[in-house]
Amino acid sequence: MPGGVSSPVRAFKSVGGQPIVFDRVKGPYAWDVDGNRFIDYVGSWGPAICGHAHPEVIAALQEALEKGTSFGAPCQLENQLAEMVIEAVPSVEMVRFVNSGTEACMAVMRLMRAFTGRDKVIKFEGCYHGHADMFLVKAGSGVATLGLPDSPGVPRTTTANTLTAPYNDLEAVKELFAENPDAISGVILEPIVGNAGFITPEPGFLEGLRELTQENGALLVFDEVMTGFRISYGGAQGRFGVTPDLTTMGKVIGGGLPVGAYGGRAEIMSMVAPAGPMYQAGTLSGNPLAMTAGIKTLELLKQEGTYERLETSTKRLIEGIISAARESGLEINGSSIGAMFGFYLCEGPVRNFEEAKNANTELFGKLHKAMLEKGVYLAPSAFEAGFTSVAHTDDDIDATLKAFQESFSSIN
Ligand code: KE4
Repeated sequence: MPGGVSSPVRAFKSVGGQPIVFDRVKGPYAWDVDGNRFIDYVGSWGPAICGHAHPEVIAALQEALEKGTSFGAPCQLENQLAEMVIEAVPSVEMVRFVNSGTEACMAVMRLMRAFTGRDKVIKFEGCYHGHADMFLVKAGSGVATLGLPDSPGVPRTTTANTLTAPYNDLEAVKELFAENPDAISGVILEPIVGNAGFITPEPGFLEGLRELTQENGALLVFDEVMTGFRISYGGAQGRFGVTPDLTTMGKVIGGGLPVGAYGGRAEIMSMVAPAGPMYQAGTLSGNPLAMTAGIKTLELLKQEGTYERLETSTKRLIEGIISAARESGLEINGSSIGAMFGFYLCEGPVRNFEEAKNANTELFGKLHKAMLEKGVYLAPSAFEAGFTSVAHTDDDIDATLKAFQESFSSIN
């Protein structure tokens, strides 16, 4: 397998050393093939928000398995999960399930263009919307981690319609609209950038994009593949009170099985075949197993007090990390929202991808290794957010902060 992995960011290329080979996961923990246990803050890159292999999810899957793994036909379960997503996410009146976040973003790009009849799209430097050709322009996540100058194999003609702006820079977006009158189908962004570390929208940024897109007859699209059901039960849009026209989702709504989704205003979604002419399809889309895992996961998240607990424990974690670093005389800045956190080993502030690049990635590599030796598994990249779960206990957070204190003093 190229690089020995099924996805580049797992290869530890930017932090050094060999990737850890997992044997099993449970709750907040992962065990490698040598039986070493780690407190896991990657959580399969987001899906494990209820903790890995939650007993109720496993039980629901075992029951569903008896009825078959894939129908290739409509099933009650996909309607049930669709209703839960529509009820939870402010922008979503209709939703289509696919099998990954990349598929959801590819489809939503096609829909933006189909609905507006315009070809250009604005994305932001450092944001990652999956690996489809048109998004591999100044992308985040593994592209940033590996320092790839975007990817070979992507025709210039494809990315010619992808315009980019610095995150949090409304003036730059205004200029792009002025330079491309009536040609921009929409703006797509991560409402919190988890694929460049952890960059939050400055006050007024999301609201400004909402106005700018409306003024220019363009669509606003939130890529909530990572933030969906993690920042709040209504995602980042529910938390920030800015409602886009379309939303992409993934990760949490699959509860650990392959699911992506895109949804939004019924007027727009009605263009999707077979209701309308915009084609998108998938053999395993809406399969009963993935739907079952998603339904059970959202049911667990909907329980009273879940997000308050996630917010409190994640805030305690990042505040402890920051004070531990500063006690060791290291530069650091970071924050958390909901069950997502991130930090940069530099003074800050970090408001966009350029500023994120000030982070000391070499020092992060040393930190990552030291934390592994102390049984804590952080994302193997300085340009990835961290994820907590309902399963991380106070003791796990205390143990993690102790490991950070010891690691910061050892790498300094
Ligand atoms: P997938 O195709 O990997 O399911 O989703 C792509 C995607 C789209 N949009 C956002 C905001 C995302 O965060 C992602 C995927 N996130 C990365 C983690 N930063 C997946 C990890 C990986 O590539 O292995």
